Amino acid sequence: MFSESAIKKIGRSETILILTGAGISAESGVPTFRGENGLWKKYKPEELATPDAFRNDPVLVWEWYRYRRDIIRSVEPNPGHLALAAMEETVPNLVLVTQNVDGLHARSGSKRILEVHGNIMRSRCSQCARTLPADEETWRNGVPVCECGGMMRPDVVWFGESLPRQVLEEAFTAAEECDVCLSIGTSALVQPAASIPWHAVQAGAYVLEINPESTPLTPHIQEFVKGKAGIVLPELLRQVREQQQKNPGR
Ligand code: BJW
Ligand code: ZN
Repeated sequence: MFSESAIKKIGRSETILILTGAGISAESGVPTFRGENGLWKKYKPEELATPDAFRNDPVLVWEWYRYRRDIIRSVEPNPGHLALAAMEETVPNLVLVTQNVDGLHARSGSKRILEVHGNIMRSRCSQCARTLPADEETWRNGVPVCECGGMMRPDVVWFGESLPRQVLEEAFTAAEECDVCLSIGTSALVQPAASIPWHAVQAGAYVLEINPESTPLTPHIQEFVKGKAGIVLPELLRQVREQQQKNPGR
C-alpha cells in the first residue's frame, strides 16, 4: 500500500502537514461536494454558498445549513479521523489543515487543527461579526439573530470570500516548513486551499495523497495511495508505529 521510504520519512519526520477534504468524512456519512453523490449534484452552489445567495434568501440558505447540521450531529468520526488524531503522538509537530466545516477532527481528538473554511456549528453576525455556537443562537423567522439586531450567517467561507487570514498564513507556513505533506480526501480543486500541498511540493517535502480517485495534484507528487481514508489511514498509522518501534532513535 505504501512504499518503505514513505513510512520511513513519516516515522522520522519532525513536521507533518496534513490537508483534509470532504472525502475523509464520507465514511462517517457526511456527503462530499463533488462526484456522483455529491451535494453539488442536487444543490446549486451559487444559490446556497455565496454572499449573494444569503442576501437574496437567508431563510433558504439557513434551511440548507440546518439540514447539514442535522446530518453532522447524527454522525461519528470514523477510523480515518481517529488515525489522524493518534498520529499526533507519533510526530513532534503535526499540523492538520482541514477544509471541512463538520468539526469531526476535533470530535475525534485531534488538537492542532486549522479550519480554513470555518465551522458549520458556529454562526457569525453579518453586522458586528460576533460569533456564536449553534446551541446559543436565538432564532426569529427562520434566521438566527444577534444581540445587535443583525442577521447571523453560518461561520463558513463561501465562494468569492476570503479565508481567515491568520489561519491561512499558518497553513502556508506549515506547508513551507514540513518534511512530509499528506493530502487526504480532497478533489484539490478549490483555491486557495488546493495550493497548500503545491507549496509543500515546491518547498521539497515528500507529498503523499490518499484518495479513491486521482486529482490534479496526483501527477506532481511522490506517492498516490488509491483507497478510502478510513481503511488506508489506520494501516498507515500501524506501519509508522511499527517502523518507530524498530528504530527508536528515529
Ligand atoms: C474520498 C473518500 C474516502 C471520497 N476517502 N477520499 C477559477 C480558477 C481558480 C479559482 C477560482 C476560479 N473561479 C473562482 C475561483 C475561486 C474559488 C474556487 O476555487 N473555485 C473553484 C471551484 C474553481 N474559490 C473561492 O471563491 C475561495 N475564495 C477566494 O478565492 O477568495 C478570493 C476571491 C475573492 C473574490 C473573488 C474571487 C476570489 C473560497 C472557497 C470557499 C469554498 N467553500 C466551500 C463551502 C464551505 C461551506 C459549506 O460547507 O457549505 O468549501 S465549497 C466546498 O469545496 C467546501 C469544501 O471545503 C471545498 C473543497 O471540497 P473538497 O473538500 O475537496 O470536497 P470534494 O467533494 O470536492 O472532493 C471530495 C474528494 O474526496 C474527492 O476527490 C473524492 O474522490 C474523495 N473521496 N470518498 C478518501 N472514503
Ligand atoms: Zn451583531
